Amino acid sequence: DDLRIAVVGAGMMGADHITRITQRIVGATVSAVVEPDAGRAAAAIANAPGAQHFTAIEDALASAVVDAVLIATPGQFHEPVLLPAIEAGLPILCEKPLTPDPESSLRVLKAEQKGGRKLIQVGFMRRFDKEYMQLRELIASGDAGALLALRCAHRNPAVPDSYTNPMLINDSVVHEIDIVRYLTDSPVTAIEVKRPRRNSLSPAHLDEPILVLLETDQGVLADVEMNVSVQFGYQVRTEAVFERGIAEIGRTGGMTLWQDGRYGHAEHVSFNTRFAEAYDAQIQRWVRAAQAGAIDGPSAWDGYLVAAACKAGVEALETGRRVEVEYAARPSFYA
Ligand code: ISE
Repeated sequence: DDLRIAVVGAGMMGADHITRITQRIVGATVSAVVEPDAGRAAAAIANAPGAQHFTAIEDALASAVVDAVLIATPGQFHEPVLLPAIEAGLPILCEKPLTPDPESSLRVLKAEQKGGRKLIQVGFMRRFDKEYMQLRELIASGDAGALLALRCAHRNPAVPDSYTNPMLINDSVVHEIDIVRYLTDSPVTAIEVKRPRRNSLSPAHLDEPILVLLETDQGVLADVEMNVSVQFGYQVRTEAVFERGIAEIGRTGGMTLWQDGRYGHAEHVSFNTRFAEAYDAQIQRWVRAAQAGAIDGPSAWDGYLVAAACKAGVEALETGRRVEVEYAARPSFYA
């Protein structure tokens, strides 16, 4: 039987997941849309035939039409959805970040452990991107020698007005914090932020681009250019510096076109297309695992580690200092 999913939040990401589940994912249907905004809800339901509309997660959970929950609201609204969904014992795919701070993430871990089974997978979709997977294999194999450094560029054409300075870390660099740990198999131990000259095209309330240095416990250093006003497109590239070689991922342009005295490739303009295949793979694997009572991707513990590092990252952003990350001890439940 199809896994009946309640999608919570029908904004850009929620709507994208609804289309994905309805049109591409095997073994799942959207049975409920939880969204307080009537207009958004109506648009979402139009794409998910048969789905029921709820304004509160509690009502969806009480409805008996929900087997699993996909949370796609902004991060600050995750905890009040996570806790009742955990209480109901349902599998959960929670968009990143798990929660915006380590304290709330620890509360979520506690609730999950109380239920005795891992229910939460966090939406760090880069782990499902083919090139990131290849790079991880190359690092693990040692074929190019030891990894020394990662040079990351994370560029958005523009961001909505609701995007604030701390979100440079909490909403955007959050991805590098997770993927650097995943690639290197060691947590981020300290963070420092520097600022190049400000882009005059950035919204007035933003101070960016920023350069972020992530230290890991094996000495691998990752630098991240975080840039959310690049205008031209959406680009996520990584160069890996090894003892005996360099690897680069993230040139996703496809066909080369020669025309009008120039040649080039198309560039993505949004993460929805840039990571479309990764999102598909992430949701498909989550659905299969949920049907077997498991998760198949980053856990709530991974989400907590990132939240702890983001706290240090925001402090580094605000003070200009190098800030070490503090982590709680890992419960054996997450071993
Ligand atoms: C957004 O929330 C994402 O998760 C995107 O992957 C990232 O590129 C963007 O900067 C974030 O705002």
